[in-house]
Amino acid sequence: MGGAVSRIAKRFFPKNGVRILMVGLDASGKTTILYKLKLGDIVNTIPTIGFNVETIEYKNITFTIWDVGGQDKIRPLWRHYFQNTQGIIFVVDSIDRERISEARNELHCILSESELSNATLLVFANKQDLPHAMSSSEVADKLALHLLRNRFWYIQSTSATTGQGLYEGLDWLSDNIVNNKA
Ligand SMILES: Nc1nc2c(ncn2[C@@H]2O[C@H](COP(=O)(O)OP(=O)(O)O)[C@@H](O)[C@H]2O)c(=O)[nH]1
Ligand SMILES: [Mg+2]
Repeated sequence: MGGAVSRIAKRFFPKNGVRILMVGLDASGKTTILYKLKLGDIVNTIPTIGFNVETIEYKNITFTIWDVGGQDKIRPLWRHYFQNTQGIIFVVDSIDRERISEARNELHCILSESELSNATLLVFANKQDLPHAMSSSEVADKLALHLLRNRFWYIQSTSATTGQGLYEGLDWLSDNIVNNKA
């Protein structure tokens, strides 16, 4: 394991580094993905305001992860983590039909942040191992990805528990990240 992630790491000189933001509604599978990738220890930060951020430093890559949804008050705090972000991984629970529209709203809200205007978007249509999961094309449709303009994006079917699709997605990301600092 680790091939695609190492490849991303190799693309960037250590002094440049790459910051990848992984977000999605709670229970979409973000923490499970991080552990499955076995990149190292997850550092959990729970500042007094109750904003729970997970980070992993792997070689010269920083993964920063948090839950989105129903948190309008703390939203301004997120910006602190947006600077220099070159890749966004948006994780979706493909069996959660009830909250897919909430996921869509959160995604489009995040993408409207000016600091993220050049960030490449990878969507993980996660939990594909479960019966009745929405297909990646249905997830893409429900997230209205076709409405995005001036954005590199890709959707990958994944199962965080089996690991299916995770490296394929990261491979795409490593090929399509815009290295602004090169
Ligand atoms: N079957 C299945 N369960 C998953 C998958 N990804 C995550 N889960 C489960 O979904 C729950 C929430 O996962 P977690 O990683 O904590 O979500 P987070 O809130 O986004 O960090 C846990 O019980 C995971 O074991 C998946 O791909 N397939
Ligand atoms: Mg989590």
